Amino acid sequence: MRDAVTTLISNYDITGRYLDRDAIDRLKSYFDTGLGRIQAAAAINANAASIVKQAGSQLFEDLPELIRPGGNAYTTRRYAACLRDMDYYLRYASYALVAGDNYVLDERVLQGLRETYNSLGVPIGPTVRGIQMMKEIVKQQVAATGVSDTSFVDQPFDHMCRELSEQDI
Ligand SMILES: CCC1=C(C)/C(=C/C2=NC(=C\c3[nH]c(/C=C4\NC(=O)[C@H](C)[C@H]4CC)c(C)c3CCC(=O)O)/C(CCC(=O)O)=C2C)NC1=O
Repeated sequence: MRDAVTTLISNYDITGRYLDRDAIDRLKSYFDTGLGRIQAAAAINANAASIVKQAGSQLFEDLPELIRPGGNAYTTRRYAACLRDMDYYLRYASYALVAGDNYVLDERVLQGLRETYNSLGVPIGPTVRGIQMMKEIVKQQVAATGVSDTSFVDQPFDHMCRELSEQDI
């Protein structure tokens, strides 16, 4: 596990440098968004089930073929697996938001995921769409708590989408 502060400090420690202007700016930006990050985690915690449900309904409404025979989320088992995956993405996004660092996503969520999805025929494009839908819902909810700039919320969701979409190695 890493967070914005430990990652920064270890980078400076490796080269024996004091925290320079650039480091201070990065720390400032992390702490300036600190309260918002905590509010985002609280909003996610309070609404996780409904965020997943809402994004899931929206996804299956936009792409009904997913839940028709032949679709990857067809059958109750696979439908439930799909919503469970969405729940994983949301929960780990909340950890990464608080940490201000995406490392937890690389380590716990994304490692080997694309290969698993490819071997099970889980379509990446629609998964990415589901993650983006959750991002938009979370941003609305964070904005509703009075946070004016919610752009920091994008980071973990966009990171997962980018990593998932990457072409085969
Ligand atoms: C915490 C980290 C973590 C992640 C991320 C994770 C994902 C994950 N999703 C899986 C399956 C799955 N994932 C989906 C998801 C979907 N199908 C669709 O059509 C939609 C686009 C999408 C939902 C948005 C489905 C349907 C399966 C079951 C596929 C199958 O068994 O045929 C599997 C295979 C094993 C299983 O079924 O449990 C893994 C490992 N597991 C983990 O431990």
